[in-house]
Amino acid sequence: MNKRMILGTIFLSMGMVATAQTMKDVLGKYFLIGTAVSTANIDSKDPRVKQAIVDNFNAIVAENCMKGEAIHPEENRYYWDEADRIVKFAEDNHMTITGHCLIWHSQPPKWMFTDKEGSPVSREVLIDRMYHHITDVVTRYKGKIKGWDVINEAFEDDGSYRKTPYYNIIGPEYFELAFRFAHAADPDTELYYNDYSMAKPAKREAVCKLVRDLKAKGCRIDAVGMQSHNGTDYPDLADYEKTIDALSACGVKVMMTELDLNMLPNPKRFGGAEVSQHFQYDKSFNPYVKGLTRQAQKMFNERYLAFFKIYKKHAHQISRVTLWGLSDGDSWLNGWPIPGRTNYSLLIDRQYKLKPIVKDIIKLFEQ
Ligand code: 9MR
Repeated sequence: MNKRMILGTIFLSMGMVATAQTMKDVLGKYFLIGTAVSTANIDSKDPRVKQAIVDNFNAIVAENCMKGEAIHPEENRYYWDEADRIVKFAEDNHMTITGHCLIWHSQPPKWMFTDKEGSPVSREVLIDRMYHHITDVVTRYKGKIKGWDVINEAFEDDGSYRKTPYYNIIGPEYFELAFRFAHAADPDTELYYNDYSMAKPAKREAVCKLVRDLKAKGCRIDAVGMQSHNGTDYPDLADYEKTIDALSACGVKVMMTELDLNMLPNPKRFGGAEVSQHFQYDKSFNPYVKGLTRQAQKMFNERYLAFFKIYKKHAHQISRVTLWGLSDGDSWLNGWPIPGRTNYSLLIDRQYKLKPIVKDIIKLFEQ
């Protein structure tokens, strides 16, 4: 029993009002409830920041500092400082921490794919580099990290392989190799595949096939992350549920790893989270600088509640729901795909206060 619960019980037995139950108290009985954090969050001098993390969540993931480019800047040099501090923050506050991410086409270690002359490395060299990267990073946090996003975003929305340097140089065997290297480095850590737009049927099929293939080869894979960078009109909720069922039927848990809701107009009507997409700023694309309209707020509430209804219905198939960023002010969606906008994508506002809809979400899980 944690301090809040003990206090709640004491107050109740004394006839006093118990402290309010938070998301981690209530949703935490169904699955882990997490948030992505940055080092700016954990270093913040503003006490509301740490409070918002530890009061509401029982799991964290590092938003950026474990990515290849950040943690492994040169072939023979790692930069552990920030990742170490985030892992320690989790330990000090008795939170679960997951690792994000070992192999990703975006922000890879800069030196990974070329030799000293700038020519592409051979298949053997890239396998060797991938082995060392995965082994060193996973070993560093052995026993501390619950599970790793081993490979991130390796399929296109049409289900074809993304033509990443890993794919182009090694071929599709890089999936199996990466999972085997991670498992060898820490046999007790869970291993995940993670991607966006997972409600799209072709992508769903491709990822299910990956899971089945890895399992058939005897590789460990515990769960698939449906990132869930959602919009007001995507994904289709029935398709989203179908993906939960389909993944679950392949024998893995499902995790919502990067949940948020983009409230701003989308110039090209695309969904997903391809970080390289960018558009020029125009005022018409930034309509809520002073706050959401009542209608937009209603949409925000309905949409979040609809997703959490799905999470409750499928709770037996879901092991974690993680929001991608702590507060609206922290969200990457203020800068993507158009820089300089004011978005309202998360459950905690810019003052680190919970939004009213959180009460309804908690109520839903208390029923
Ligand atoms: O939120 C992250 C942002 O701060 C980074 O600039 C960006 C590039 O590294 O990555 C963002 O997080 C991405 C995550 O790592 C993978 N899925 C898509 C997320 C949003 O782009």
